[in-house]
Amino acid sequence: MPNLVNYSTDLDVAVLTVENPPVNALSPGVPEGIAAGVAQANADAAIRAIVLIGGGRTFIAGADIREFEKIHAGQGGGLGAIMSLLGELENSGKPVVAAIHGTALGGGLEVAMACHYRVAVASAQAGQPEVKLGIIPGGEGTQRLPRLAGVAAAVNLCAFGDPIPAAQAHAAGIFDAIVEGELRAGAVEFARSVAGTKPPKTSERMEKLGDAAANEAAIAAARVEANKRMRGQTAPHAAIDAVDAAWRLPFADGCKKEAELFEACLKGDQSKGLIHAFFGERTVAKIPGIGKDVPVMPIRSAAVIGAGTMGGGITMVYANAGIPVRMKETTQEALDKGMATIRRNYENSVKRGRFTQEYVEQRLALITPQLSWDGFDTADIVVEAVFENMELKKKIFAEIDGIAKAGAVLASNTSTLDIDAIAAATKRPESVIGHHFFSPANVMRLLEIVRGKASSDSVIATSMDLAKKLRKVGVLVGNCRGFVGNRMFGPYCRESIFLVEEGNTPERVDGALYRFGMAMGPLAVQDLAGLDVGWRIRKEYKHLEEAGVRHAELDSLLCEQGHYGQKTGKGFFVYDANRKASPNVEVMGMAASYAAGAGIGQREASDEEIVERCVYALVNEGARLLEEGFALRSVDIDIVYLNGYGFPAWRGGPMKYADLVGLGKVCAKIREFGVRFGHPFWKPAPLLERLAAEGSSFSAYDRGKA
Ligand code: T1G
Repeated sequence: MPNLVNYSTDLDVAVLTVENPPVNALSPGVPEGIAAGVAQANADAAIRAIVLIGGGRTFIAGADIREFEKIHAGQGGGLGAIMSLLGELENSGKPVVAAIHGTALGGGLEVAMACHYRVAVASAQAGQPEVKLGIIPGGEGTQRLPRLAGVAAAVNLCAFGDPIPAAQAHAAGIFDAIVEGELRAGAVEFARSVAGTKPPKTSERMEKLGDAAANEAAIAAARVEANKRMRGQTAPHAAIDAVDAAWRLPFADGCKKEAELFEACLKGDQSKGLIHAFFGERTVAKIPGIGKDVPVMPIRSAAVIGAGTMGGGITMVYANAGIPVRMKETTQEALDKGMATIRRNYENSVKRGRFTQEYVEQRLALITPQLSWDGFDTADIVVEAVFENMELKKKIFAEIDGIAKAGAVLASNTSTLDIDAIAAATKRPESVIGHHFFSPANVMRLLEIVRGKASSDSVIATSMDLAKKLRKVGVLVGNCRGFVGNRMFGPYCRESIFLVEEGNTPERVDGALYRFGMAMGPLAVQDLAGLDVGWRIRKEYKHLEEAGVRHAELDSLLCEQGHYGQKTGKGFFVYDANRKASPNVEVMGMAASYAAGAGIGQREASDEEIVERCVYALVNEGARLLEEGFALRSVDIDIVYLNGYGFPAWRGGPMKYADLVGLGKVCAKIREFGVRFGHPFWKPAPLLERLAAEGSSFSAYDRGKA
C-alpha cells in the first residue's frame, strides 16, 4: 500500500502529512497511517507535540465516499479504521494539533475535533456535509461539535451540511487560532506552545453544553427549518436527533446513538440516491473518447445575441464568471429592456444578501450592451439566444459566420431545434454546438451541451470546461428533438394532462408529484413555462402526429381561450398579481366536456398511479434515449433531471429511482399501462426490457459502458 501519511519532524514537533490527492479523503490506509504516526511520535522521547496537516490543496475532506458505494453493493467497507483513529488521537499523551487549509469536511473535521487543538488559515472552511449524501456525521462529530461550539451552532452545521469559513469556526470555538502566514510553521509554533501541557480531550469538555432551554429551542428550530429546506429527507432529522443526544447523554452513549442513526441512514435509499448524485455530477464531465489531450480553448470574452429572458440571463452568467460579455439587440428599446431586467435581477440579489453592491457593479462593468456587431470579431464565443425560429437562427448563424474570428465557438441556446441544421448555415459546422441553458439561466445549474454531427472534439471539450467556469453542470447530449431533458419532459407532461382529462384535478395530480419530491408539479411547471410554448411547437409538428393515437388536448383548449398559464393569469391554475396559484374552477368542466366528446373514461387515480404514470414515462423515454445514443449514460439523464427539472436529488434521478424500485417492477407496470391505455408510448423500451429480464440495472449498464 503506498505511504499515504508522511512522518517528519521539526526539532521537538512531529509533523504528519496526509498525501492522498486530490482531497486527502480518509481512504483505506490514511487513518492507519495517521495512527502509526501518532504512535511513533508518542514513542519518541525527543518529540513533545504533534501536527497533523494535509498535503496538496486541502486538509482531510472527509471519509472516502466510495467506501459507502462498496457498503451499498455489499462489498465491505466501513468506518472501523476511522473510529479507532479518533480514540488514538484523543488519548495521545502528547498534544495533537490539526493544521487546516482548504476544506475540513465530514470525517476530516471529525478527525480534527478528536485532536486536542485546531488551527487554520483564514481561507479554510469547516463543515459536516454528510446530510447532502443522505447520511449523518458518523465519526462522533455530532457529539464533539456541540462540546466545542454549543448545540445551536452544531445542529445547524450537522442538519444542513453547509460549510462555514475559518473566522466563523474560530469565533464559535471550533478552531483555536487563525494562522497568519505559512500554515505548517504556524502550526508547529502553536504545537510547541502547548507541549508539556495536559492535552484537553474534546469528549470531556462540557462548558458549551449548558442551557437545556436554549438547547431545546435550537433543536426545535432546526426541525422546523429541516422540514422546509430539506423537504422529504430523513438524514437532517437523524442528524438533529444525534446532536440532541449530545447534551442529554454521556459522550459514549451519545456516540452509540449517533452510530445507530448513521447506520439507519446509510442503509436507506436516500443515501444511495444522493451519493449517486454526488459522483454523477462529476462523471458527466468525463466524455468517452475525449481525453485530457484534446485542446481546450480559453474563453476570455463572450458575445451574446439577444437580450430577452434567455439572452439577458446568459449575459449575467458570463459576467458572474468574470468574463467580459457583449449583449446585442436589434432595437434600442429591446436592449434597454434587457439591461433593465439584468439590473433588476442584480438589485434583487443584493436585497436578498446574495451579492454585495460592489460585486454587482463589477459584474455590470463586464457587460457591454450594443446594437452593432462591434467586438463580435474578437469574441472567443458567440452565443445565439433569439426566438425559437429556425429561419431566424439560420440567418443569424450565416451572419456570425462572416464576422466571428477563426476558432471561435458558435453556440446556440435553442431548446429544441436541430443543431445540425443550424450548423449547416455556416461554413464552419465543426465550431457550432448547442448550449441549452435552463430558465432562469442565471439561476438554474443545468447546461445541456448539444453535440452536432460536425461539432469538433475541441469545441466539445471547451464547452465542458466552460460549463465549470460558468458554475454550471454541463451534460453532453445528442441532437434529437428536445435533446434529453425536454424529450423526456414531453411524455411526463402528457401523462399529467391525461390524468386531468380523466377526471383528476390539477391539484391532485401536482400534489402527488410534489409529495413524491418534485420541486413543482408538472401542471404548475407548464403554466410557468407558458402553455403557448408547447401549443406553438405542437402546431409546427402537428403533421407528424399519428392518427388515432391519443394526444393531450386540454392545454391546447386552454390556449385557444387565451389561457397560457402564469403569463395570462390563468392556465391549469389561476394566478394572482403575485403569481400565487389557486384552483382554476373552469378547468375540470373543460376536461369533462372534452373527455365526453373524445370518449375518454373518467376515473380517480391514486397518488401511486399518478407518480408511476408520470415518472415511469420519464424512465421509458430515458431508456430510449440511451439505446438511441442521445444520452451517454443513465447517470447523465439523472443529472439533467436533478439540475434542470427539480427532480429530488435524494431519489437520485429518474433512472436511479427506477433502479431502486427494480427494473422488473417498473417494466411490468409499463406493460400494464400499455394494456390498460393501449397507447403506443407504453411499449417498454427494448433496453429497459432487456435489463429487466437480466435482473440488471441502469447503473450496471453505465458500468458496462465505462
Ligand atoms: N471521497 C471520495 N472522493 C472524493 C471525495 C470524498 N469524500 N471528495 C471529493 N472526491 C473526488 C471527486 O469525486 C472528484 O473525483 C475529485 O475528488 C475532486 O473533487 C465519517 C461519513 C472537497 C469541496 O462530503 O465537497 O466523511 O471526478 O471535483 O470542486 O462522518 O469534492 O476527479 O474522479 O468535487 O475542488 C464527507 C465531498 C464525506 C466532501 C472539493 N465529505 N467533497 O471540491 O473537487 S462522508 C464530503 C466535496 C464522511 C464521516 C462521513 C468536494 C470538495 P474525480 P471535486 P472540488
